Amino acid sequence: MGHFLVVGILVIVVAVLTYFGLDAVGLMPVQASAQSVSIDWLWNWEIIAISFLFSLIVVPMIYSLIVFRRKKGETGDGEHIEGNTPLEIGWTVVPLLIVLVFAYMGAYSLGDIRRADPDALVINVKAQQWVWTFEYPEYGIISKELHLPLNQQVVLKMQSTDVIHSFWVPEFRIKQDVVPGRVTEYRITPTLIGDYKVRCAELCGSSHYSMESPVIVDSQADYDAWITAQSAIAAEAAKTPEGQGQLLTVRNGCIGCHSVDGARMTGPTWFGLYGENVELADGSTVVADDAYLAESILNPQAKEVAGFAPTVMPPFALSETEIANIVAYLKTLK
Ligand code: HEC
Ligand SMILES: [Cu+2]
Repeated sequence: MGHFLVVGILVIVVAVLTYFGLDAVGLMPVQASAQSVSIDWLWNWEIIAISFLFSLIVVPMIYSLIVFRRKKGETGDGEHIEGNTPLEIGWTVVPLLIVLVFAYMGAYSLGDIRRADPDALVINVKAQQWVWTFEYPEYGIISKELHLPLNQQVVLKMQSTDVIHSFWVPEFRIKQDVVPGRVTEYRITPTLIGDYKVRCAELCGSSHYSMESPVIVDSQADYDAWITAQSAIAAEAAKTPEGQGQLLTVRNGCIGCHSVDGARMTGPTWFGLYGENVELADGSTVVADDAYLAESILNPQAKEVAGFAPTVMPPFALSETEIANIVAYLKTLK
């Protein structure tokens, strides 16, 4: 009986130390959404269960290794034990109950984070290799940053144009796949003003690592100001071909692969491209005139730029006017 008492106390002490040790590591980033409260609650109970189970297995094992080790001169076999029915019933029923309780807690938490607010703000999200684009349909805004108002439920309606991506903001806790051919929903109520980041959490090709965009939770006033400013920019841009061209490069996700400031990304920069000599993969050079730019967009594989992956740029089905507008925009990037 003495052994049971000592092991019992040790199990509890080690379980408590393990729990507080794991807690002190700070495994989770800040809580920035209403949904994360319920998820962190469940997570905490799981850490408690894990700490206890770890201790329950490791402590008796190490205790036995030390206390019941073979003493000098001992040569006989150990005591033979032929089953123990109450023990077997116990270790079947108790874990079963624990698993059922966790299943109930999981279902409860899932119901909580899926609760839909009928007044939720709708934002359309497009995922493509390797960029996120956010559309605010009520205002006709297309953005490469996701701005969210504080304390209001948002529903992201997410679509992919190519492969499976996954929308993940660790501070919001929820992660949702974006699957080609269907619209997946992601509901979130931001509760903490701050700058976060959405990262693609599904390996989606060679530049998967760079598929991240700013996510900014604003106060209602800052959010309204941003919406007003963006609407004005969009309205202004719509007046000129270059402006429309720029919007098209955001809408079509071109800027996921092309910079406008000289930085090398998955594709060549557009800065200073117009009128330059471009070196092609086959060793020849071509002048970046209107015709070359139009061809590069409609049929990217016609002429491959030297030093860049030849097959990654998808062809874009754009109208003649749209191409002309994009080319007009590219000309302004000097
Ligand atoms: C998935 C990444 C990706 C996307 C998205 C993408 N491109 Fe490209 N683009 C490339 C790569 C890589 C090259 C260089 C290789 C080649 O010529 O195909 C390139 C080449 C070009 C060139 C020729 C550049 C030069 O320096 O000669 C133009 C112009 C261009 N892209 C425009 C666009 C436009 C406009 C869009 C959006 C409608 C777009 N690209 C979307 C990857 C991309
Ligand atoms: Cu992705």
